[in-house]
Amino acid sequence: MPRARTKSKMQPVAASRPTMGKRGAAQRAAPIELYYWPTPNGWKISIMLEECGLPYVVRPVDISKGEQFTPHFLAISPNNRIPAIVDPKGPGGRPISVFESGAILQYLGRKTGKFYPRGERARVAVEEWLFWQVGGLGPMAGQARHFRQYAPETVGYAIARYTDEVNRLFGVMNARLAEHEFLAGRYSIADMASVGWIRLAEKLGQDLTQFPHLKRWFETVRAREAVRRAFAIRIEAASKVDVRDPNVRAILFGQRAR
Ligand SMILES: N[C@@H](CCC(=O)N[C@@H](CS)C(=O)NCC(=O)O)C(=O)O
Repeated sequence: MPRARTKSKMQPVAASRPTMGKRGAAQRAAPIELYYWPTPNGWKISIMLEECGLPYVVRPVDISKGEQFTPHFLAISPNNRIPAIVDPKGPGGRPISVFESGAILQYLGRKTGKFYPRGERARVAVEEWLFWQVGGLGPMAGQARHFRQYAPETVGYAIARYTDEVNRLFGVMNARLAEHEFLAGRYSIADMASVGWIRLAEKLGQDLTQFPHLKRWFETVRAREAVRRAFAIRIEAASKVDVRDPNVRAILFGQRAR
């Protein structure tokens, strides 16, 4: 199980222990850097890296302390959001950075040829469900969580609107998964993108027992060894964050153009 240390800002704190193939030594020399915080968007990429057996180091970005605004991180992720990666062995053997979880999943899928099929029909199915997640489930669940847990006042209309929308989206997934084992048929980056939000179902005001096919899928995906390893990465500082702390709230909420 990967175990993180939090020594200093943006230092590597954890590395996966992937199964090394013949090229293991060369890969070990140049791990992918994962700019990460343990959130549903961060989990997507740790899952994919674990699934692919790619060596990586976790560089925590403490978003509760504002590390997402450091010039170093903004050069990699101009949207001041995790996750982001730097692949020292990008196209042409030169380093490349990638931000936005969907773009990272696609990049890693193309790089490895895993979980992102090449055939056009299968690829379209993966992309439909990947974009459904990044454009729908993720943002709606994020708003639901904000108004249910973090808003300074209880805004009934906002809670109902986003909780209902997440409920609708869970229903869409449930219907899809009644007909297909995984979102795009076979296990893919689309499943990796969604699983972290389903993990938070209760916090989003959802009861998984009302979505039996989604529940079956969730239990299958979270039981995968790679997914378990990704969810097991501990960032000590993250477990101590108190979202009621005014300093944390000032950083995370009410952000405007800088
Ligand atoms: N569209 C982005 C969303 C990423 C995102 O919202 N990341 C959150 C953590 S889950 C973050 O970095 N928040 C920092 C902040 O709010 O300042 C993606 O899919 O990568």
